Amino acid sequence: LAFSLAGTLGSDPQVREAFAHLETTVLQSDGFIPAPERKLRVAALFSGGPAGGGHNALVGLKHMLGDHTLLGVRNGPGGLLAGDMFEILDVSGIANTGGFDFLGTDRTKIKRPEQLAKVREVIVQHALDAIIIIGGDDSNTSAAILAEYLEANNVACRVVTMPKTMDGDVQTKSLLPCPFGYDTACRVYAELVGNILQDTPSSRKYWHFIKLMGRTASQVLLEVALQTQPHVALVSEELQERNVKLSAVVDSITDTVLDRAQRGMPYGVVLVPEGLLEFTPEFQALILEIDELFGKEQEHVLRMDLDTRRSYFAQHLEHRALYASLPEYIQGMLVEDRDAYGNLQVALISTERLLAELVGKRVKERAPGVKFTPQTHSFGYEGRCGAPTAFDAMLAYNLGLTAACLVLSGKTGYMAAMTDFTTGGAPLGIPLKSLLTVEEREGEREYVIRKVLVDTKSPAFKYFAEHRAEWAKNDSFNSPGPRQLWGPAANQLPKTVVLNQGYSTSRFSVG
Ligand code: FBP
Repeated sequence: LAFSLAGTLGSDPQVREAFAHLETTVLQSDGFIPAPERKLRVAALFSGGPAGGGHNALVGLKHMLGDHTLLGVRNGPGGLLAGDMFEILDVSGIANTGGFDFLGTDRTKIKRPEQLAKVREVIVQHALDAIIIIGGDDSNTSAAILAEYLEANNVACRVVTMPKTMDGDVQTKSLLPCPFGYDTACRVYAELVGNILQDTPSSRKYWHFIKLMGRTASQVLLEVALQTQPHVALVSEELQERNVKLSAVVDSITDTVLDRAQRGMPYGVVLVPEGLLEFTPEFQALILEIDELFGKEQEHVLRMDLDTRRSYFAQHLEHRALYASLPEYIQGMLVEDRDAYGNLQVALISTERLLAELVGKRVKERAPGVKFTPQTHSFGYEGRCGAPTAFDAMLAYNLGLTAACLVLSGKTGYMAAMTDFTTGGAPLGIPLKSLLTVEEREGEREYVIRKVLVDTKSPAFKYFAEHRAEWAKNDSFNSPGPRQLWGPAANQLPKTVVLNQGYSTSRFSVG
């Protein structure tokens, strides 16, 4: 056996019933490489957005699978449904490269009975013994549904996953401190934010509003803030917890702008998380209402052009006064098509522009003589497709090895995980069933793996909260520079991971 029992996790009673064929035991590697009696055929696919380290995950799989056949599914779950795959013979050219272009990816959600039946056909057609899904929260949910379906129908094909997302919101306390892709995105953004911070006391005239990708969670923003120490950093989860309205956020940024102007520093940097608007109470209610209307009237709404759609929502919403008060480009973005998972595409909303405009207005009202010149930036795709950091390269490769071992051990419904980053690394198998919970989406009950949002009681957040007043007042920022692949600064762990795991060193040591 390659894995032995490391403990058992609980599961929601409704989940327990619906996923009766999956296990809830946590597995730890016992150091042996399992040797099945015959050659297996294993298909791997990317799902969702790219993340630094994806290609290393495939390299890890290939190395551990050895003589077994590794197939690459083209273009994500959509490609799986189409049975579009090829044998991966050589991975020597893709190690440590960015992007997911070796296979491609998409956001097709496999959950409907006819899709599950289609996968079953593809499994038979390609004689698959296992499917490995490399994805985030939604993709892991789909994987759990597929694993349960196959087990319940006696289809001998295993489903194993690897946690990937630049958003950093797939984690399970000490069992999986972070997914791969998070470190790369954060370090790319930290370099860019650091450069802009460095510019501010030189040119002494701009306030930069920088939106950072990361979808709903502010995990990326918190890490970048810890690395760069900007003048203002907004954490959506904190604003929601304290029920802070957008107007109060604008007031508080304005206070900092005016205070710094008075002390001869008419410049600064504000970090804005991608999901901010979803967390402010007035927007939350508005977005919820738009989502509900979208769900109910989907067919009708999707046929409208954007202008018609805007006026349709402007007439039909209860929160129409708030909707009408927003600039037209924000109104349009709020009613854009949802993604395949039914999510509002927050990446499309220019929150940084909205905030810069609102703060500009408030500065004018409160101190007409104060000069306020905003610049806006949105950092997104450049963070998730860069070559992986040393940490992500290591993490993704080891997750590939672990996922392959789980498959070779005949396990299904498991997520490959890695922990103990500072003491050599410990490979684990986390049961997907224990991560599932029940949620309401578009008016329907669904099984989901919840995103892990920033915990305002966590050591990482507390550190940030204790230091931000000093960062706002003075120029105590850091400009960490480009990510390093070798040398003394290469084996750094994300700061959030170091603080939250209580590590006594900030360096990883994993073979
Ligand atoms: P996942 O890793 O969860 O798939 O998402 C990563 C992400 O980059 C988010 O931060 C962002 O909101 C979204 O993808 C953008 O999606 P798209 O690739 O469809 O533009």
